[in-house]
Amino acid sequence: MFCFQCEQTAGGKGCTKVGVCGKQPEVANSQDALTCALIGLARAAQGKSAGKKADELVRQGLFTTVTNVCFDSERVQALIDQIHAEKNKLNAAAADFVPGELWTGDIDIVSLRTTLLLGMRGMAAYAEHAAVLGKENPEVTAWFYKGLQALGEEHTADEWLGLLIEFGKTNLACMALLDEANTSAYDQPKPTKVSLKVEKGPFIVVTGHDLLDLKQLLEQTEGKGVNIYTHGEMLPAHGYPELNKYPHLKGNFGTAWQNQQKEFDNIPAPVLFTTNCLMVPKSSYSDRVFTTSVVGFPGVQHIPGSNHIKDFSILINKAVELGGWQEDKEFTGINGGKEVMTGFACGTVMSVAGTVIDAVKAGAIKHFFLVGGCDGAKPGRNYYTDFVRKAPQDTVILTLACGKYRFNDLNIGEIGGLPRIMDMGQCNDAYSAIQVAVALAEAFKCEVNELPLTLVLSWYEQKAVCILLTLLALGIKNIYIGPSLPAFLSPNVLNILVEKFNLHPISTPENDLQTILQ
Ligand code: FSO
Ligand code: SF4
Repeated sequence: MFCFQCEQTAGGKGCTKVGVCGKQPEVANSQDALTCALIGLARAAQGKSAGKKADELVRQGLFTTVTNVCFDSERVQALIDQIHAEKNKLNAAAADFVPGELWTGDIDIVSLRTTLLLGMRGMAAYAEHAAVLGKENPEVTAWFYKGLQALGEEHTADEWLGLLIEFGKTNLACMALLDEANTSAYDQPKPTKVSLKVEKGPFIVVTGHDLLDLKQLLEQTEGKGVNIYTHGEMLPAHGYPELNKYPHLKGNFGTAWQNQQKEFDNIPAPVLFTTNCLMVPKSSYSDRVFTTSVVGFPGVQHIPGSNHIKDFSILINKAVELGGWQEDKEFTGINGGKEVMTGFACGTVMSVAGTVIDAVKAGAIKHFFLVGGCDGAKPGRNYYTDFVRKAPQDTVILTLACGKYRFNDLNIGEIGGLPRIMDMGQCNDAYSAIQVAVALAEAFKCEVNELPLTLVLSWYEQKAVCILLTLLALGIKNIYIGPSLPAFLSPNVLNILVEKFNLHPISTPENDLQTILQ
């Protein structure tokens, strides 16, 4: 096996014996075969309309290979078989790519090709979340085929760079599509306080990013005395009026994905994984874990769907059987806070644009930071907590994705009636952050790069790759990235990014704050 797609890759170089994430060689190899089958499908679709089934397989096939999604080679093989069947309908003579050639060749070309592949894996997740809500964008769909075909071809470094920028722009369209899908289904998010207390009685914990799964579960548990708690990337669900309206959507349990083995160990409730990040479930709780959609783990119960309609009875029955706690249980965030806030999407922030602009002009707000991205287990990630703690009082912190659990329960005060920490949502809500930046630039009649705004990103898996490529495609410079640099960026490719975009590896919060604010 060879895999170097995520931040925790072995030795900062690549997993070759077994994944640090727990992915077995057999699964890694079948995921490579899946990727190569998708390239074959894209070749077969050249000059044709591939059809709805093929489009779905492209999204789901790429999404399946994202870190911490699928550990089950049988599920991967079932996808490969379906992809081959679709390919044969289009053009049986089209050949799959050769798995061994995915990761070999000139180091810079491998780096550029891999960056494109990983970005596409991330975008596939967003496209799939939009598709289950009935939203597809032909431009985005077509780009998956274009990108897959390109992965199977030879290109010069300049051509690959061009493809990466074009992809980044397409991913912006994909995030816009998902934003449209979410807000048309669940309304515009509103600032919402979320309790960290778990009430007595049966409950279910829902994690991952798929809001439609949560919605269906809320409907199916209505009036049944089973409460629902979000976890990880599901927290922003509380901000959406059409989800928040259910009184049994009670609060949030736990923190970011890397703490799940500790957090799920002793709870008298089942957990539903709608997407990543699934860790190898410990035997003490694996019978309480349920997966759905593209998530899978051998031996863990999977809830299938038909046209995205799901029957969660087995999960609800498990919650009733386990019964929950006898008494209410108080929990706190990582810094001891008893509640967190979410729901500060673009609409909310811009509805107070006047206040924000006045505060900037009067010097009450000196700088905006977007401290966002994934969390992970490495100690270096304390950088982000320290950064937020040390950011001066006249700065505002926008945040998104699961990295925020390191500081989202901190009370660091308000500026002009706005909390200094504003959670914009899941990683895909980077779209909202981009909209805020664009609107501020318009208000101040300047370029985004001239705003008093710095992006301080933490990365872990491939959705972060597609977001980074979008930011670069938009010409956003001076991004800080950590906790370590991607293993798949070769020294030359990294140099290009540093020179062209002033990409900075993080150093220490003190140093970086000083450089940014000087
Ligand atoms: Fe986190 Fe996992 Fe949103 Fe990622 S739960 S790490 S970027 O999947 O998706 O932030
Ligand atoms: Fe290793 Fe990350 Fe790949 Fe898992 S996903 S095998 S940890 S590089």
